[in-house]
Amino acid sequence: MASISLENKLAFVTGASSGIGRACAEQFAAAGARLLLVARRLDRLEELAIELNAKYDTEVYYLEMDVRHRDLVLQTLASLPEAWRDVDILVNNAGLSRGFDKLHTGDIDDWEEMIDTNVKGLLYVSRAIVPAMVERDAGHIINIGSIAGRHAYPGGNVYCASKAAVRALSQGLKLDLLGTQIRVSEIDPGLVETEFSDVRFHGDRDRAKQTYDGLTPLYADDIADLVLFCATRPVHVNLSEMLVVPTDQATATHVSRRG
Ligand code: NDP
Ligand code: 8X3
Repeated sequence: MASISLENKLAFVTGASSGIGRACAEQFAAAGARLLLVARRLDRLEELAIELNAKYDTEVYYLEMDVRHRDLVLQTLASLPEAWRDVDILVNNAGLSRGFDKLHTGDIDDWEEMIDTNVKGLLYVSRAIVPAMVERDAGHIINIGSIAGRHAYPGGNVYCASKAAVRALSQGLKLDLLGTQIRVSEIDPGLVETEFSDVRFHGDRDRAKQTYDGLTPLYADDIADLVLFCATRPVHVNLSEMLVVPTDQATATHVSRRG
């Protein structure tokens, strides 16, 4: 199957300051794409833009953006410079987990943050970007879901629910776009070693490291590989969903740890 070129395509990656989003940005840059990158940590985006420009001569437009802020997202994306408006590939990656408490003892602020980022943030960004895709009858939305959206696990409750919502939204968007040439894909990773667990455990590094103790996790580049694979299929091929786990993981709750 011949792959399509990403040369001069515009890829928009949310949450590009770390982990999977950063790895996607680098792989898109290596493939010749132009990049629109957002996250809250502007300093990181700036460093990444400089690095990618030096390495691949990539044109990067980056913005500080908290995807939870509806007006900011809609206004900022509506007023992008002309050259940065027609997004070819949107990677809805910005997301996080907070806490590992049972639901009945959970921190309601953690819940709000997860739902506002993982669900509402994805919706705001998609609402801002997809109309221009529909007008051009071209484009690809790639949502980063999670194994957590397919199987809930103890302590995962609201995070799992937020990723189940991403799954429903990917399916719903595909249905709504049926009849257009726009593709919708969802990639659902298992354990990927990024800053994800540091964030989940509010900066408790020891607890975060335990998540990956004794197993070989996935790495951010493994997921970026799949994002690029989806994006480079011929336009008549829509890779709708992919579940990807480390070899040491079978389900959200079954992992093999050595030692
Ligand atoms: P990281 O913590 O390394 O990266 C998360 C990214 O999301 C950061 O760039 C962060 O940027 C951004 N982000 C978080 N909140 C916001 C916000 N409100 N507005 C804008 N950007 C935001 O984790 P991962 O790379 O692992 O996570 C990326 C995605 O992958 C998430 O959706 C996560 O749920 C999903 N995932 C992760 C798995 C894993 O095991 N790591 C497995 C399955 C799915 P900043 O803080 O600068 O705003
Ligand atoms: C992240 C993977 O299993 O920690 O979505 O929820 S898991």
